Amino acid sequence: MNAQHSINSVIVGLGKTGLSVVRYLASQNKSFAVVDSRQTPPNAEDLKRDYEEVPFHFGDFNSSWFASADQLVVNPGIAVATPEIQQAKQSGAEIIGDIELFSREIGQTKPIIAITGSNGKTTVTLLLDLMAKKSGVTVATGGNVGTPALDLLLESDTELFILELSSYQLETSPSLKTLSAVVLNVSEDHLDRYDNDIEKYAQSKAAIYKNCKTVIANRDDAYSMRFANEAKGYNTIVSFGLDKPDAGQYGLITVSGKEWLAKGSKALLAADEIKLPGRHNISNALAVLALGEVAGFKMPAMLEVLKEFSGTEHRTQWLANIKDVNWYNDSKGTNVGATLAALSGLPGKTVLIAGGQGKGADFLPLQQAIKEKALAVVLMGEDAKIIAKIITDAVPVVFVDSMSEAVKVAYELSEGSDESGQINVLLSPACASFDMFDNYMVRGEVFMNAVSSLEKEVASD
Ligand code: UMA
Ligand code: ADP
Repeated sequence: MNAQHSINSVIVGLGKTGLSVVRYLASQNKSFAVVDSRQTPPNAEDLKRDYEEVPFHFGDFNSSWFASADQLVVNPGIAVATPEIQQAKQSGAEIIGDIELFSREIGQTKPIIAITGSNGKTTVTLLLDLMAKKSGVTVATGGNVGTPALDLLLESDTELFILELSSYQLETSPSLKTLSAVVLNVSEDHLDRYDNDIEKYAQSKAAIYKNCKTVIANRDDAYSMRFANEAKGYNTIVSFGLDKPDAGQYGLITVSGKEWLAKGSKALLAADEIKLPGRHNISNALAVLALGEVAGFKMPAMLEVLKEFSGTEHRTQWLANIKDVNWYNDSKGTNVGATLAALSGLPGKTVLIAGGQGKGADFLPLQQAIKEKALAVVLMGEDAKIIAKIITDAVPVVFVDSMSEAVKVAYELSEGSDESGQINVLLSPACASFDMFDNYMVRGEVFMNAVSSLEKEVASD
């Protein structure tokens, strides 16, 4: 089919996002085509069945369609720096993403809260969603967390949108206007998409503050604070952090020897009442309270959610207590920042299971925490040896070939410990999973199954 003169938009990538863009542009009666460099992209059958008339090209990027398009709507999984996309840009095509279409559609007709950061996005997004519901707000939540933003438009009675946004999505959404937004933190991740330059990666996140009324920033994160201060056009900055807050800011105070979450000097909730484990989740909780307050949620409802929400799978998820050892699944710990937070945030000493594909990351930031908190480290996967290099001699390292072996070895190492205080076994790989598993979820499930078998074995002994 010759689509040269009839196509306004080319949708690049037919993943979840691409399909949502297809639905949206079709509902707007726009002419568009779909291109995916994969031979058989995920939603090819849906497209052929439901949108028979839409031209598509699979197997590579179709340069002639790109050259004649007014607009490329690029999926977040595809780098804008891809030569074919850059060429289309030079030929005059506008390069945008799904969040840009969403932002243009919503404008400022309905409030949007946007969340980004290297770690904690999903946890914060889900907490905020629960708090909205408990406060009686009709909310639509999506973005990087799962439901593509454009699919959220299908519900007409939405009062508030909550969007989890990745750096990829923020690169291509200049019209995003938010009631409130947060950069939770920035640590090394996805550097393959950013010329191995953390500053470039961080800058893509800074875009979230561009058209934001109340900027929420993390006092414990230099990037977050810098970007907040550099942002223009906001009304207020509200900060959060694990130190004592100034008036109007969120932080921690001590009341009768106990740590409390607080706004200014007003104590809100004892830190040990938050169900999610780890110091990083106290930070997440403070961020959520700041965002929720801007959205007008009810404080008692928000605090109730913090007391109830036990988290989502694979994120410092408590699994079991086997012979006085706590087992945690943090398979979503796919970068150094997440593993650092999990290891340093858990009380007591920990046998750490890590390794996989390191994505070229520098593991050195883990060195001190391993020295202070790890009883031993069990390593597996492609980059196990690279991680081992940063571990000092004082901490035993064991290499294993499978998750079941990792669990067995970690059990033996934790059982033999004569430490007093809490003992944990933590799977937090600091790496992607693709060398041994389909994804981090499968890795986490394999771990959970192995822990569950161990629990039964120990119980029957
Ligand atoms: N791909 C190609 N050629 C193409 C299109 C895609 O090779 O023409 C490959 C790329 O390797 C790409 C992968 O397919 O990375 C997935 O791309 P996709 O277009 O199929 O992705 P979607 O299904 O649309 O999912 C995307 C987000 N994926 C990425 O950003 C990589 C999902 O985030 C998001 O939930 C979804 O949109 C809805 O908004 C996932 C993710 O891993 C969970 N995000 C990263 C993260 O959280 O660290 C940023
Ligand atoms: P994201 O959506 O940004 O990937 P998640 O909430 O899914 O964030 O958590 C991903 C990983 O990051 C998990 O291992 C989790 O324990 C860890 N994590 C969550 N919040 C933080 C935080 N504030 N700082 C560092 N690590 C965190």
